[in-house]
Amino acid sequence: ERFPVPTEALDELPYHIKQWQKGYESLPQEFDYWIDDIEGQIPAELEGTLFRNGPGLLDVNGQRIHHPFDGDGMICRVAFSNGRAHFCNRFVRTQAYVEEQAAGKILYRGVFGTQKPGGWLANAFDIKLKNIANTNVIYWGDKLLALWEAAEPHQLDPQTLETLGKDYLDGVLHNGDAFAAHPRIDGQTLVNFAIKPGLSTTITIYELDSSGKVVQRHAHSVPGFAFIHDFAITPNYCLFFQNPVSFNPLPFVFGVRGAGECVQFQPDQPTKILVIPRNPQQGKVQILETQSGFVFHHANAFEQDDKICIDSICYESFPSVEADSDYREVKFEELAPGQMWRFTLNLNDKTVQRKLLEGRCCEFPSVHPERVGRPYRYLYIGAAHNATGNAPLQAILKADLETGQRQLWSVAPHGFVSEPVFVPRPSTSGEDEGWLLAFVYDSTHHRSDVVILDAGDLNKGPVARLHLKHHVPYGLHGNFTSQ
Ligand code: 3ON
Ligand code: FE
Repeated sequence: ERFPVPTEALDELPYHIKQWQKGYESLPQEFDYWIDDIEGQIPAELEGTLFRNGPGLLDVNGQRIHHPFDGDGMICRVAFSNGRAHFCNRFVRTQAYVEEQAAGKILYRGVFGTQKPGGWLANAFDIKLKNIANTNVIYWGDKLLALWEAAEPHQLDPQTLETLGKDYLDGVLHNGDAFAAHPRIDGQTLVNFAIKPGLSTTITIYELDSSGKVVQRHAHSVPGFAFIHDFAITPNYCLFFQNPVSFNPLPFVFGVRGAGECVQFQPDQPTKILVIPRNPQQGKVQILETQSGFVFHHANAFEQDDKICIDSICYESFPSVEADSDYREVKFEELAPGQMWRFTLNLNDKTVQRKLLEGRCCEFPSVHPERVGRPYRYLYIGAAHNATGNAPLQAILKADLETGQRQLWSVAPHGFVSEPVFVPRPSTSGEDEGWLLAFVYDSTHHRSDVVILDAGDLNKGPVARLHLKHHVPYGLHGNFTSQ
């Protein structure tokens, strides 16, 4: 199907906000069961485990948190073996989760505006960060790690999902050090970074071998404050977007706003693209500039001739969190959608060209793991049902970047999707030979499905739809491991 036209009139929304909102109900219970309610068939060759992270609680004993990014991390595990699937979810027992659950109330301020009860006086001068371990989870070097970008990882038991404690990468990290939530895997190597923002920002790059040992570590300082959530890699470079934002910590320090609410977008400033060689012997940071915009996520990057291409989901502005607003009342239509752009960097003359790859509102990109950092053809991404406008993610889009063809599998009007994770079919090499695994919130039944799509052809509809016994709140990121 070529550039499908929207199936509904543009003035008629493909979702009901009340139904969307129900996906942000807390899931305080922890489950452990075989999934028996299945439509279709789980492919026999699909063997391995999907781990996912995201906010499981949107309130603490009835006290609402201000933003989903402040929600306590909850891990979901879906283990596939012999054509069956087992589900398990558990909260990461961070120190703050344990204390707040015992107290039955909010004891910590969140980065995105959650305050302790009692007004600004109760919050002023409390500048601790609550490490909520809610953004990503990855199995690497025999460890299962829950990640949150502003603090240390938490290690979990992959069998029981029991929290084993903070992980310091065998002493490489120190107390309070950050380790980002967006590692990239290049063959047998995991590459990740840490941001220490300030008047100037320090970016530390870590490379871990397959046993989890840190084999490369180098730090770089760049001028100005930086809020960097994700990065991209190629065989030779790490690439960061330093979005044009400023940071005024005073409202945070004086107890009226969360730190993340003190980030202000600067539409008149350019975005800086930081290019850092993976081998520290190959030189220092190079800084290129492009138009203003805000990027959370990158889909992929690759080197081509003497250029570097980086594909990123770009917003016109930082979707800033308002102190007095309710995130569930968001007016989607009034915000600019995230769209996929290709930035082509020329390191010789330090110029950047950009081109729109996909205008449909989209988020949560995924590519074949062997194509990470390399030229690639297929991009899989959560997308809006309609081709234009900003809206919740209700579809999974497959984009063929070579021919321009698109396939869209939509669950509108009652369904809402999360990040699709691409899993290659064992012993195949085709870039779209495999499956897409995604959690889909079904608002009619107030439950979530784990959906398995054939990445080769989304138009076939799901290969299997695994009905869970409950809903799973909209999540963030996860990874599949064939172990
Ligand atoms: O004070 C500074 C500013 C700041 C914002 C420094 C800092 C390091 C403490 C900081 C913290 C940043 C953090 C903790 C960011 C966490 C982000 C997070 C948990 C999630 C980001 C998600 C991004 C997207 C695009 C999610 C999209 C979701 C949907 C489309 C809906 O389902
Ligand atoms: Fe992310």
